[in-house]
Amino acid sequence: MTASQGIALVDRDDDGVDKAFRSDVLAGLRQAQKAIPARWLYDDAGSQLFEDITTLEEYYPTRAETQILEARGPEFRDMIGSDRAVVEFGSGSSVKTPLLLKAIDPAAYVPLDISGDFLRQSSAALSDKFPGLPVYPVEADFMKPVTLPEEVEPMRKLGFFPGSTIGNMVARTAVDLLRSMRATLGGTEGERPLLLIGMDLVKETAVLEAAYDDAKGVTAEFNLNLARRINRELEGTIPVDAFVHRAIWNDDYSRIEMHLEATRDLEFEVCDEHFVMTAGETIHTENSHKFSPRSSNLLLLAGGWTPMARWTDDQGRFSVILAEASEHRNAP
Ligand code: AVI
Repeated sequence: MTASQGIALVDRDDDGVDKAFRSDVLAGLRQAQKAIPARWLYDDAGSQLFEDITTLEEYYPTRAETQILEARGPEFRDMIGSDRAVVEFGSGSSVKTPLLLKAIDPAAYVPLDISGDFLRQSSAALSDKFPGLPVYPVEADFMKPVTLPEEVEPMRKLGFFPGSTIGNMVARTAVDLLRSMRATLGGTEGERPLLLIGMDLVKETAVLEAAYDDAKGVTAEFNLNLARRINRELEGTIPVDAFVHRAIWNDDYSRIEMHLEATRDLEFEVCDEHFVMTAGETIHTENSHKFSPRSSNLLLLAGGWTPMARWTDDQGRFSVILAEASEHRNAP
């Protein structure tokens, strides 16, 4: 394993405050519909709570996707081959990534993640599990095109983006990311990269809402942790006990929305700025879009990827799609 590139990706002010966090929170709280980008849910506590969510009875996506990766290994191997470098967008899950690597036995593995610590830990664990596999972790924001290590330059590439994380983006951002992935993975007209991507499917509202509002309250804690994080890191005075977690299906946009709802009229400060909310008003904290086969095809095509194959779990809850970078050509 090479040393990671060690770039300081978080821009902090003299007091150690993450500047992007502060500006996103302040701008989001000033809006009529308060909204904070979902990426800020994932500090250390939030990342641990998300890990806990993936084991919950109601949260089917992780189990369903794992089942697909377990069952379809031989097909992945036939369609993908074993000479590619797997470029994972994110540090990789300790369960899903080994399933793919075992199935296709790739030439190299390149995890891309903005969190250097997490990247180093998960890369080391993976190197132990696959001693012969060259692992090249890259600390980078994969929302933008990333320069890959020169060792993997000549190799054909497979992008891997499991978990339906694409569903946490609005369509415009998802398309930008798919295009960036294509730029990161390179290739030529004759040698186009592939992408293996997890996309969660539309299903009964009750199943979806339960998956995002579990009986044990872990998802509620995950959501409320954002308010606690604002209090901790941005000198906030949000009365966290006066908020409740809401998970609402928005049928027009085919997505679960997470909100923090004020249970009474209240006021608070963040970085010396004063905010007022009335009872019932919410802060929108996350979207999780759910797809149909057609809507997932359309999104992939808009991002420059042509779907080649699709697999679902035995209950039809979740899909894993293999796509090829689309040919640059004129079309009607
Ligand atoms: C990371 N992401 C795919 C999860 C999802 O299902 O949208 C985040 C999550 N939020 C609440 N529960 C899980």
